[in-house]
Amino acid sequence: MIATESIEQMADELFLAEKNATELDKLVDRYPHFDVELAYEVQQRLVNRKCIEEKTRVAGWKLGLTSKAKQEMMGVHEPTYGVLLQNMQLYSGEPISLGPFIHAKIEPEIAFIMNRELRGPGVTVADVLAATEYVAPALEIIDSRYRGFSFTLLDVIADNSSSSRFIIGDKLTRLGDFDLSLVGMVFKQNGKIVATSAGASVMGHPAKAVAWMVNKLALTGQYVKPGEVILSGALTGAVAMKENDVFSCHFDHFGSLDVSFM
Ligand code: OOG
Repeated sequence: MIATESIEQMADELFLAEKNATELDKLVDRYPHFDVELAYEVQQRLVNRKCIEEKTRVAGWKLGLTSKAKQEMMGVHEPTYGVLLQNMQLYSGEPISLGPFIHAKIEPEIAFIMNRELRGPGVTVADVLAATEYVAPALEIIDSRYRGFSFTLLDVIADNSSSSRFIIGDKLTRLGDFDLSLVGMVFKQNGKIVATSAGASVMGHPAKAVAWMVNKLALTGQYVKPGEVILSGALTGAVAMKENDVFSCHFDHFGSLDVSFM
């Protein structure tokens, strides 16, 4: 059994590591009897503390480790979810300072903007698509609080799935006569292609990842609310940024998005 004080302590360690931009040793090595349920409890405590101290609110959700590319890169073979807060959202056009990050990386994703409540269990891909107002290109900046960006499944869940910042493209597209799994994507760094992918890299279909998450949220009585955004998971491996880098993702059907760093 892990005592409530340990859950609080783990959340506090993660909160301070982010605030002070310092690396943390993995929790699994230090807290025995840690499991997935407890890891999500730590995540929830961490998110609650961030909401209070940073005076922010929930903006939506993110999936992590939904693609083979990401699972192989990180050595974690199950998807996870995390919470997006309003103060994590940044906008294209303004260079982003690398100052606050520990060792951040960037990755391209498909964002869903929801128009109605989605509550599991039993949510299907069709339910997710019916509740989707728009899809849009997105770039997610992830920044693990663990030393060397190295973690286990439990560590990364507790760390809010490495959430740090996110940027959503201005062009919002209604789902129509195209298959999200076949939407192609080109990811570039300073104009050079670093990876190409398609929607299907995310669990076969990005809406499948969203359905997976909604059904997991139901285990703790949580659900997706109208207007929330969901990042469905990276389509490629993540890339570390350096000063003056420009990253862009170009999607078939729903446009492109770029961000620069300073
Ligand atoms: C975990 C989060 C990964 C994704 O989309 O795969 C993620 C990590 O790799 O740090 O957000």
